[in-house]
Amino acid sequence: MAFREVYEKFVDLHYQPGKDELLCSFYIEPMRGEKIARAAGAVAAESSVGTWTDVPGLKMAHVSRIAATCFEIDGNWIKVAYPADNFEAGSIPQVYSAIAGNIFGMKAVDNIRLMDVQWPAWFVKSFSGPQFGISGVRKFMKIKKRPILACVPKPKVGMTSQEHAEIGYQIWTGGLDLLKDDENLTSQPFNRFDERVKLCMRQRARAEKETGERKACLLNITAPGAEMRRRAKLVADAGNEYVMVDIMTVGWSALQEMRDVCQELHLALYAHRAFHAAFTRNKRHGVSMLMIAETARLIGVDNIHIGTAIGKLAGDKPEVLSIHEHISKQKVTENKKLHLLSEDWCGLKPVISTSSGGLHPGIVPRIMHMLGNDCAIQVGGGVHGHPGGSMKGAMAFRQAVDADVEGISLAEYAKKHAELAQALETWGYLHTK
Ligand code: CAP
Ligand code: MG
Repeated sequence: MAFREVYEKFVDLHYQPGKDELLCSFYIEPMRGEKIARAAGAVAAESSVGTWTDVPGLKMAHVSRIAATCFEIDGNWIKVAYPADNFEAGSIPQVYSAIAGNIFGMKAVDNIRLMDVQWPAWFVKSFSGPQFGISGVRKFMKIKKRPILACVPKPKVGMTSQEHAEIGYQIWTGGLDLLKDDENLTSQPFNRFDERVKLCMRQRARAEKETGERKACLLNITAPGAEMRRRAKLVADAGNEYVMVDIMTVGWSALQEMRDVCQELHLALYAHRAFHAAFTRNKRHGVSMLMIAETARLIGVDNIHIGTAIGKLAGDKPEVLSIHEHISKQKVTENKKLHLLSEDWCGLKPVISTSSGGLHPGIVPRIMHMLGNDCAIQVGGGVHGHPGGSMKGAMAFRQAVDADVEGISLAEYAKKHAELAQALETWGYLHTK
């Protein structure tokens, strides 16, 4: 067979995928002069059993049985079905090597974006999912109705462990729940991890005593594997409930391992997504953030950053809402407009959608209207940039949330809450850029 025809063997628009097959929705732009069907076939071939030319083995029944098939082409959108035996249960690296691997570099496509996957039940069931989810975190933090509130010290790196822990005291007593490390703070010379844990725990005890509320730290254990494990143990021994991991920079395999470590140590796992935008931001190429968030749900993080739609970082409202839906619902229906597939999460707990990046009290209610109360909201600059300092900034953030839960407008609530009034004078209701 001439090599031009090999790929088209992987397209069958009458094919009906079986229930154990994994389905992918891709956006593709064929290279100049290439037909969409051949480009679609190239994607199905290279991500399953094929290569650029015919090889005798493709005719063997047990090989052709697991060949992927492009079964739908709609403009630049295609759907591909992968028979179950393409994949190893319980392994995210392996599934990514197939459906998000070589195909991104193929000359047959100028651009290709993996939008969504429909994970078959057998694959979903090979993962544990989140340990706690929103109800588990509400329980140990003793937070009934409102969103969970986190705050990251700013400047993001440079302050000493002591300064960091003191900010913790301020934001906790100002009314917030979680003190979060920034993504690029791990254990630098000015703020060593072990020292930070010790000092933060001291300040937490003080803040809990004074407020009567539960407080916790999102301690960034990101490091090479063995050191991450050591840091997680240190956090658990210190009595803290949470660890944070930069899930994209450590990689899927390390995250899967840390999920197990967290189970052994009864730690909740907070996922920071720094690095995701390198491949999620371009709408015509790469992997969608939805894919990343769904993968994080399978593995079992308890929180993940999903964007704000109105803050300083890229990510529009339909994207933020669809991620929220896919990581918090048990069953999700197909969204033809956004080319998203249906899903049944087979009982895996929801992940807590965490909205962060350029937020301040004036726009917090908009996040709550978008995501509801079952979410976490994370604010850095919008707390520490408050003219009265971090504690007043934290109070203003909490007041904005309380006002919304009580159904009172911020302007009205600010009449009796000076900290909120000052925040509104400083930042108004403006979207950040
Ligand atoms: C927020 C933040 C978070 C981003 C991450 C920052 O600080 O700490 O890392 O939200 O982005 O450093 O930018 P600010 P995303 O509140 O001061 O913006 O949530 O999109 O993953
Ligand atoms: Mg940050």
